[in-house]
Amino acid sequence: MPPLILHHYEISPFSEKLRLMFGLKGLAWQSVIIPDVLPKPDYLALTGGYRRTPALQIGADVYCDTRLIAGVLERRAPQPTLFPGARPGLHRVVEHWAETSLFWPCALAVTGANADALPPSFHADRAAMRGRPPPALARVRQVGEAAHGEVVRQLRLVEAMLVPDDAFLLGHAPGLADLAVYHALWFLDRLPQPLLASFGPSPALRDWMARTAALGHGTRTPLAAADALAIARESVPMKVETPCVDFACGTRVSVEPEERTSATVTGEVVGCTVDEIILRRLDPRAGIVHVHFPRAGYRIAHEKA
Ligand SMILES: N[C@@H](CCC(=O)N[C@@H](CS)C(=O)NCC(=O)O)C(=O)O
Repeated sequence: MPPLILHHYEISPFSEKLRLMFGLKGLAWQSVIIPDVLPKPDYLALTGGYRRTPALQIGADVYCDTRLIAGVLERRAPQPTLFPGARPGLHRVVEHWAETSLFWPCALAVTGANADALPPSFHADRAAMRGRPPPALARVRQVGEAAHGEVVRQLRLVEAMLVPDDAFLLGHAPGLADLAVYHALWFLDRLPQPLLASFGPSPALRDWMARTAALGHGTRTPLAAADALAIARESVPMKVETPCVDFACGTRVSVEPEERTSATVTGEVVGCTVDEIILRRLDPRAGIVHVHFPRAGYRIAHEKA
């Protein structure tokens, strides 16, 4: 089987969610460290313009978004499952809540508390990603402080999910729900100004975080970006078995995240289900690549002539 190649950077929370999936499943993977701000030339050569972090590469197939990648890993290594308790829908619902209601207040609080420690290039990059001019540091601090109340409310909800008889959020085994909630809280302590303690986490929450962290990251070996590009170039994308349900195969389309946090990726549809769209692209450095996106959270349009 071709190796799993993760394109990520250390303090990326969504990457931590994915690294823990490798840990939960005991998988070996290769690690390509990408820049945390633009430009990201090697990365964009593979993704066709998607700049968000992380992405998973398997040969000449590139999977964007941790929600889609969870399914890819589950098919590749079904046991231990990311969906214990035989209620996969519940893991997905908790994941959705964690990545919206829980994650964003945490991210704002972290950025605000570390406004002075982060380089100006970081603030400028994230503002540009949302189509805004570079913010004043006082404003970043103010927005961060305003998010504290919401972080506390969300933390109390996480604590209310923990019950003494279960080691993890949805039962005795760890699953996707744990990783999706954990990565937002993990981020609170990643930058020079740690924040979690200031929100008064309960001992039960701390213990659950320690159990989740103990899943580890699987077995990681480093890989140079140039080598990952060579692997893509020398590989053939996997045969697409899925039908095209709405956008017809062969149609040229553009795909972009609904939050407009990334450049549009264009390509030819080779597969399109209710859950996933696969674009075929030719890049001078990566060769022919299939780029996979989830449908949820992404906008698809016919490419303008
Ligand atoms: N829904 C996406 C969210 C990914 C995301 O927002 N990642 C952050 C970093 S953790 C990001 O892309 N930040 C901008 C960047 O890395 O350039 C996923 O699940 O992968």
